[in-house]
Order: sequence, then C-alpha cells, then structure tokens
Amino acid sequence: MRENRLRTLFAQQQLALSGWVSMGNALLAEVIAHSGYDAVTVDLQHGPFSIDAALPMLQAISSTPAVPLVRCSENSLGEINKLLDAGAYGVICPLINTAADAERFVRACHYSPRGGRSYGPARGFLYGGADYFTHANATLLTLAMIETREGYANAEAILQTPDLDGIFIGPSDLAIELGLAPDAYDDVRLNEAIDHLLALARKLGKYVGIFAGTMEMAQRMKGIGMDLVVPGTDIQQIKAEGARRVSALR
Ligand code: 3PY
Ligand code: MG
Repeated sequence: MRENRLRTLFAQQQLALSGWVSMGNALLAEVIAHSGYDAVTVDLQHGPFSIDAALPMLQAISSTPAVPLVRCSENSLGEINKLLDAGAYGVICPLINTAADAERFVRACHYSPRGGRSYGPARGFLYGGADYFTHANATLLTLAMIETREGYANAEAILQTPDLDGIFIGPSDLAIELGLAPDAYDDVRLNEAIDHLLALARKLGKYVGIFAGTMEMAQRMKGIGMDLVVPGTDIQQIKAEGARRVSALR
C-alpha cells in the first residue's frame, strides 16, 4: 500500500503542513496541493459541499505528492466510510467530546476486528494499491478534534483511545468555549489550553495537529513542537493576499 507520508514525518518529528480547502472546487484543491504542503485537507464540516464534490477534490490532490486528508462533517460511520472509500488517507473528526465519541470515530475508520468499517472496493484501492485492505487500518490517520470544554476536560481519556493516532485542536471553537472571541489566538488562556493538550499528547505518545488562524500563530505552533499545522484556510489566504495586493497598489 502507498505509504502515508504524514506518518513518516510525524515519526521523524518533522513538522508537517496541511493546506485547507473549504471552497469545494477540484481545481482549487489541485492548485493548493501544488503549493508544497505535505497534505491537503478537504473540509466537509464548514465547506458548503458534500461527498459528491469531495471525490474530485481528493482525485485532484492525489495527482500530487500531498497526502489527501478530510475533515468529516460529523462523527458518522456512513460519511467516514464514503470518504475513506473515496481515497482519504486520514480523517479529522470535529467535536469529539468523550472517550466514547473517540472510540466510535476510530471504529468508523478501521475494518474488523478493530472497527466496523464496511468493505467496499472503491477509489481507496486505486490510490492506495491492491493490498489496501491488508494495510489500511495501520496506514490511515485518525485525528480527533478537541474544541469544546467537554472535549478539553476529557482529553486524557480521549487520547488513551486505542488506535487513535492523535488529536487536532480547533482553536476558534475552543476559544469560544473559554468565553473568548473566535480569533483570540494570542490569548493566554487559549495558549495555556493548547500547551496542556500538547503536553498530554506527548505523555501518551500521540500526535497533535492544530489550525492556525494567523501566520504569527502558525509560527508559534511550529515553535512549540506541533506535529501538524494548518496555516489558514483557502478563503483566508485568498482574501488576505488579495487585500495585500490591493492596498499595495492604492
Ligand atoms: C476551530 O478552530 O474550531 C476549527 O475547527 C478549525 O478548523
Ligand atoms: Mg471547530
């Protein structure tokens, strides 16, 4: 089966960077995948599209060396199975609040006996290779999002879920839950919470990714040793670069 290069980077303690596509367009996904990222994540939670649009985006990403990831819209066996069958090499699952949520997520991503993923030869086999079934459980990445008070309080139990590879921190939702603005990326309380989650994950030998709403935050997350950093969405990057060019020419 084709290797999951993110696992290799994580094992070597090298920072991995993921692009983020929420605009639902395959050409855009291809452009982002050509920008040098180690992975590109297709966001079905906040992106205004579903599996029908995600499939050509995953095809576009997999025409490059970037690892195709998805954020599913919810912790759903049906949707996660379709996305893995479509060739996603890792799933970020939003709003994981309890160890039971994490176990349900891991089961959706693994074939029996570890989980309840149903067998359906689809695009995963074309991208992954003929021996996909044999190695899928050990190759595909599972990252549970910690982004609520409840998830934060249960983080240690969530991180102990067998075969869960790690967590992905949602700083905006976590900030809201702390009573802050969704873009309070510099707030001390938010950063203490992030440090705590990173330390817990390190103690338990799990990986940690995070979304970074600004370049300052992305640099800071790199500095504290995150495994995976997403330096902004497609929408944020296009808007910021457009505004920068316009203001430079005014
Ligand atoms: C959050 O910050 O809450 C996210 O979900 C980022 O993608
Ligand atoms: Mg969120």
